Amino acid sequence: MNTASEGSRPNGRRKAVRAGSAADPLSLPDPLELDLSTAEDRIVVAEWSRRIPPIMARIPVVRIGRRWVNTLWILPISVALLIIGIAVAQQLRTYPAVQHFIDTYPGQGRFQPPVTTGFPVWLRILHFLNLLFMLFIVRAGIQILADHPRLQFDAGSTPGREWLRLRGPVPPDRMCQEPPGHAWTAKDDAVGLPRWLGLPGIRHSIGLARWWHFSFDLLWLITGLVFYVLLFTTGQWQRLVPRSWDVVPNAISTGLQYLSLEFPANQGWTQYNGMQILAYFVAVFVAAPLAFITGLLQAPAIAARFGMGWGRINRQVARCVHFFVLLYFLFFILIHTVMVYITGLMVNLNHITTGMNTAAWTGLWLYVLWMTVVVVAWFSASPLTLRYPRVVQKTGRLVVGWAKWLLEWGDPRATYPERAISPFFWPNGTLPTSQAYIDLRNNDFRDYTLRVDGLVEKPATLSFDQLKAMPKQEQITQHYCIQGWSGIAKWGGVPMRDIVALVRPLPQARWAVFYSFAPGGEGGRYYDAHDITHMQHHLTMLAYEMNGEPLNELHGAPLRLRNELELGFKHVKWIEAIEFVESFSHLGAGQGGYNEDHEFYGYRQSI
Ligand SMILES: Nc1nc2c(c(=O)[nH]1)N[C@H]1C(S)=C(S)[C@@H](COP(=O)(O)O)O[C@H]1N2
Ligand SMILES: [Mo]
Repeated sequence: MNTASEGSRPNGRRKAVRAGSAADPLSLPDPLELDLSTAEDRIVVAEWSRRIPPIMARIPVVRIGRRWVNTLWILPISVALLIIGIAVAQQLRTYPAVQHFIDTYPGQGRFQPPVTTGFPVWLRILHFLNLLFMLFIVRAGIQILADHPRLQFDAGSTPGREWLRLRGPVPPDRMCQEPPGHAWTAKDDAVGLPRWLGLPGIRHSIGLARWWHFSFDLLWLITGLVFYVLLFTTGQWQRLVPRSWDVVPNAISTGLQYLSLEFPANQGWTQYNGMQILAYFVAVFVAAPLAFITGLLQAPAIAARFGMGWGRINRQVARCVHFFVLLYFLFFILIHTVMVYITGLMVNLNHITTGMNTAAWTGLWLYVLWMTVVVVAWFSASPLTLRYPRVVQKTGRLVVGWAKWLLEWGDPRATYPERAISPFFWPNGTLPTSQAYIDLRNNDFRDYTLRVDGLVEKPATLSFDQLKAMPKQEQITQHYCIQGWSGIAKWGGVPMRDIVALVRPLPQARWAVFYSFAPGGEGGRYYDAHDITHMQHHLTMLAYEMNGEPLNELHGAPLRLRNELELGFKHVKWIEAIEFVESFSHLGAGQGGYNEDHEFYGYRQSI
C-alpha cells in the first residue's frame, strides 16, 4: 500500500524484517519476496480495492423478451393481483359448488393427524437460531452475487446472455483482448451494496462475505441435521410431511379462504392446514437441501470431479437455482411473518417461544428479546467486519477451512470437448507494468526465463525455448472465478509434475509459491501459494497456449498457472518465478497469497 502510511503501520515494519530472515536465517533476502507488500488488518473504506471506484448496484432488472424490466414492478403488480384475487375469491365463495368444496376440504385432513405434544424446546430453539443464521447467509449471499452482478444459464457467462443483472451491460467497446489494459475485467464489473443489506457492503468484498456465508452455512447445516434427526425421532415430522394426497384440495381450499379474507380457523398448535404444510415441507425438505447441493455444485473441486462444468447442469445453472432458493426463502419468511401477526399474534408467539398454547405476554417478550438480538447483529455485522476483517478471515478459516481442505483431496478429472470452449472468456487482474516485462513482451518473450528455486535439490532457470521443448500437454477445462463467472478454454503448456521432477523439492517443502511480474491491485507483487501435492496432479500445468494460440498478454503471457482444483485467483498469470517453501507465513502479509493478504480470501479455495 502507500509508503506514506508505512511508518504508522507496525505490521509493515515487522514483515519487512521477517522477509530477510526467511526459512534459512543465513540466506540473503530474496528480491522477489521483498517486492511483496504487507497489508492492513483493517479496511480503510476510502482506500479499499483502489483500482475501482465505489459503484453501487442498481435495483435488479430482469430480461423479458428483449426488454430489461425493473423488478420493483413486482410491488404494484402484486398489490393489484392481490386486490383482484380477493375480489375473485369472494365471488367464488358465493357459489354453492365452491362452498361445498370448502366444506369437504376445510383445510385440515387425513394428510396430517393431530400432533398433541406441542412444540418441544429443541424445535423452538432451532427455529430462532435458524432466523439468526439466515440473516447472515442471505446478506452475505447477496454480497457474493454483487461481485459478478449477473445471472445467466450459460456455462461461459457470456456478457449479454444474462437474464438478471444489478448493473448495466458490459460496455461493448471494452469486450476486447487488445489493448489488454482496455479490457473490462470481472473486477470492473463488481458492484457495491448498502452496508445494511450486503455483508459487508463495500464493492468487491466477496472474500469477507464468503467467510460469513460459509461459516453460517456450516452452522445451518449442522442445526439442520439435528433438526431432521429430532424431527423423525419425536414424531414432530408429522406436522411437516403430508401423508396423503388430500393435502392438495385442502391447500387449494385454504388458499381460497385466505384470499377471500375469511380465514380458516388457526389450528397450528396441533394441525397445519394444507397451504401451511406444503409451504413448510418445501422449505425444509426441498429448498434447504437444494441450497446445499447447488452451493456445492459451484465449487471447482466438486464440478471438476464430476464433470459438471458444462452442459445442462453447469455452475451458472447451479448459481441461478441457488438464487431461486433464496427467493423462496425470502418469500417464505415474508408470508410466514405476516401470517404469524394476523392470525393471532399472542397465541402464535407462545407456541414458538414458551411452547404453550396460551395468550400470555411471555411469548411477546421472548420474541422482542430475540428480535433485539437479531437487529443488533444486523446492524453491527458490516461495521465490525470492516473494522476487523482479519479476524473474520481467521475465524472463518478455523470454522470452514477443514471442509475446504477435505475437498482439495478430490480428483479433478473433468476435461471437456472442443465444442464446450467458451466464445468469451472474462479477463481479470492487474496487468504487469514493469519495464522488464514490457521489454520481454516486445521481444515476443524470446529472452524470458523462469526461475524455479527455494527448497529444491536442483534450482533451475529455464528459458522459454527450453520450456517449450519439454513434453507439451493440452487440456480443456473450466475456469472458476471466485466472483461467480466461469469459462471453458483449451490450455497448452508444461505439466508442473515435470518441473517438479526436474528441480526435486526437498522433503520439507510444502508449498509452491508462484510470483508474478504483475503487481496486485493495491501495489506490491502478485503471488500465490499452492499445496505441493497439487503440483503432482496431471492437470496442473504452466500454460503458454490458450485455445490453440500463444497465450496473449491479457490472459497471462508468457506463462500462467492452471490448478483445476482451485478458484481462478490462485491461477497466477505472468509468472516470473516459482519458489518452494516450507511455510508462507513470512511472505507478504503471511496469508498465502496476494488476495489472501489484501482481500481476505482463504488460501484453500476448492469451494
Ligand atoms: N498476476 C496475476 N494473476 C492473476 C490475477 C491477477 O490479478 N494478477 N487475477 C486472478 C484472477 S482473480 C482470475 S479469475 C484469473 C483470471 O484469468 P483470465 O484473465 O485469464 O480469465 O487470473 C488470476 N491470476
Ligand atoms: Mo477471479
